[in-house]
Amino acid sequence: MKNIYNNILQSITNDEKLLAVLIDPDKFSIRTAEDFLNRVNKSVATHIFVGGSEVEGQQTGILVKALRRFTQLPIILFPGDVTQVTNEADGILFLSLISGRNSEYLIGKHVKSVSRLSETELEIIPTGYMLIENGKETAVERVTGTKPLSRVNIQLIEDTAKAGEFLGMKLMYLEAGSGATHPVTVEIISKVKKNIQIPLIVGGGIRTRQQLDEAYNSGADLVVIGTAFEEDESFFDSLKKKI
Ligand code: 1GP
Repeated sequence: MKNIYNNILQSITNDEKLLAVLIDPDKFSIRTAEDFLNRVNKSVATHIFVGGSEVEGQQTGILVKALRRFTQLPIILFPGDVTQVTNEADGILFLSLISGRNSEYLIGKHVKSVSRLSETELEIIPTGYMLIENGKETAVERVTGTKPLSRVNIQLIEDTAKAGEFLGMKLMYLEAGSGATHPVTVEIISKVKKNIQIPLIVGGGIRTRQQLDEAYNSGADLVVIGTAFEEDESFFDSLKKKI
């Protein structure tokens, strides 16, 4: 049995913050996998997320298999579509886009994924996924045809997260979108955190150690970073594990 979710809960109990490195199969070259993962392994990263909004066919399975050779960290799918489901990973965030009203991304694609998921041993983690306005249109917004929640209507953001928790979701993900101009604000993070009991994930537009610490200090349990590593691998140097 896989214990990804229980290990997240345990880390929170131990007051340990978690960091996921997001790898988008569409942007990542497998040839660089060994070198990239050597940096990841030396950093404080605790998880690898794999996924993207616009990934073709079998690309995800091939990539995850390659990553597996170079890291012991849990590899979790963060899929934009059903085609990204692969048994090569350890788990999957079963995302429902609860900030939007596109039924395909609320439940439609989930139904379509069942026959595929049944053939895997992935740990399936129900996750409320909330897109928050960040200053520019992101791929999630374009691909899903949904509008993000306004960053100033914090009550609506809090209520949406709480509704997701009432529905039984086990993780809540506040997403500004990949490459966001502004990460989710500390005010939003802290208000949502106070209102829910389930672990809180925050991602999108986090590019500095300071922004990472601000997200943690305001209540994020797990932070997801992708673009900053894609654009500047030396960012890993500021995140080295203390030995
Ligand atoms: C995107 O939250 C993730 O889905 C990470 O965003 O690429 O901006 O780090 P960045």
